[in-house]
Amino acid sequence: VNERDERALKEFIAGALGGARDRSHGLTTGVLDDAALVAQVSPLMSPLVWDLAHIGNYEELWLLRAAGGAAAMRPEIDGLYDAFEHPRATRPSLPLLPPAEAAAYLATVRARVLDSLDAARFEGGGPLTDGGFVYGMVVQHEHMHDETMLATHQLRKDGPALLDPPAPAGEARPAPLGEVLVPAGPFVMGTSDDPWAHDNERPGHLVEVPAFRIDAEPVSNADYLAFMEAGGYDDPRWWTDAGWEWRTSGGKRAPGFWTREGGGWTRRRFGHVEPVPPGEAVQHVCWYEADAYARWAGKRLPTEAEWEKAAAWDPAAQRSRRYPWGDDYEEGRANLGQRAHRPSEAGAHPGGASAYGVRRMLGDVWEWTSSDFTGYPGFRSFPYKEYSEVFFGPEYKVLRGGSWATHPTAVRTTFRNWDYPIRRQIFAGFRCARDAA
Ligand code: AVJ
Ligand code: FE
Repeated sequence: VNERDERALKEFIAGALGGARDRSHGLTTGVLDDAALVAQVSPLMSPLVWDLAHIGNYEELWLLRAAGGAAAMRPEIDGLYDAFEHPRATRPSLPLLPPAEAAAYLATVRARVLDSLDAARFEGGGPLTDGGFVYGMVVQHEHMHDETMLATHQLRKDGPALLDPPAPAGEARPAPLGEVLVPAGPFVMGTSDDPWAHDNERPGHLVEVPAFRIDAEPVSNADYLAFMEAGGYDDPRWWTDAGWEWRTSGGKRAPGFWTREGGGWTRRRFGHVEPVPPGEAVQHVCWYEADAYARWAGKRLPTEAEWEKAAAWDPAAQRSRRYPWGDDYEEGRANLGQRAHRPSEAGAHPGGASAYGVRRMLGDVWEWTSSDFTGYPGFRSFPYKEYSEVFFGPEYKVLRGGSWATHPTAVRTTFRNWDYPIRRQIFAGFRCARDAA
């Protein structure tokens, strides 16, 4: 990095940190009173004030202490905000910093980070700081928790707390495209050189992928309703044993937040009750529902290698793109960054298509894949095992592509998310695939 590039990178980082912080306050201290911030709306989620202080503690830990060599500001609070010491369900009973104290702690940490940014060196200091990696990790971490806090908002039983931005801007909506054929051939999965890539995205490695077809767009509410109306929730043929157990023991008959009303379905979305919009990508479905739908449709979920090849690979250039449309983020090509509080509709964002012509791979909804979360060949945990390595194994399924709630700096074609197959509070949907032969 030459001096000019380094200065530009620091300006980008300062702006990205500021943007993440505005967003965090807009989900917490800016919109809710103290009682709402300390309340727990579901045992699945932390009180919002925990996420808030955890964001600051993570930033202190990695930017001031690990990268900057500073001593702990408040060693007595580290344990409270260690996600592994206290499961989410137990967090309300902890002696958490009250909202005003949490906000003051975040502000103090941030002021010190910005003071030290000027003197930071992004070359020759080791993998933590080279290329600004650890700053990228902290920016992405804050945005991940912002998305988690949006899931908490969605679970609140009270009326709307957030302003509801208009639906994603209307665009030309050509007829549904059906499926796209991705011919057989190797591609480079993951990355060895993306400066903000997490350990689980590394290293880049060649994967041979047989020919397959993949849905050109995510499954819509209308598509999913057809499965429901065909009796999909009543037919064990479509479900795995574990999926059927989930379906019957929980009495599930529709996506999360849907209610049968009169002759149709409504959904609750951030405190608004509204008819289910047929064209939007379906969300709040778990892996078992996605898997059952795919079997009913005569298809299957894509593997994560198929998903990534369809999203990233440019067969003419024989290389992967950071975004489906190219290497640079461009606003308007995907429904990312909480610009709307909902997925977009079928046909939207034609300019976001991948080299193969597959649409809406980034944004709208996280997409369940058939793959278990594991390390790539040559995986090395960095900078800490609890980011991803401790989750490797068959109990977590991989999700790809980010949702409308994911910030553009916190997702790319190589980004991997993971969760339990029963989870529905996340902004997740899916698309289907099948063998080409
Ligand atoms: C990558 C979304 C699974 O939010 O649980 C947050 C990210 N790691 N704090 C999560 C994470 C540490 C993680 N996910
Ligand atoms: Fe975290």
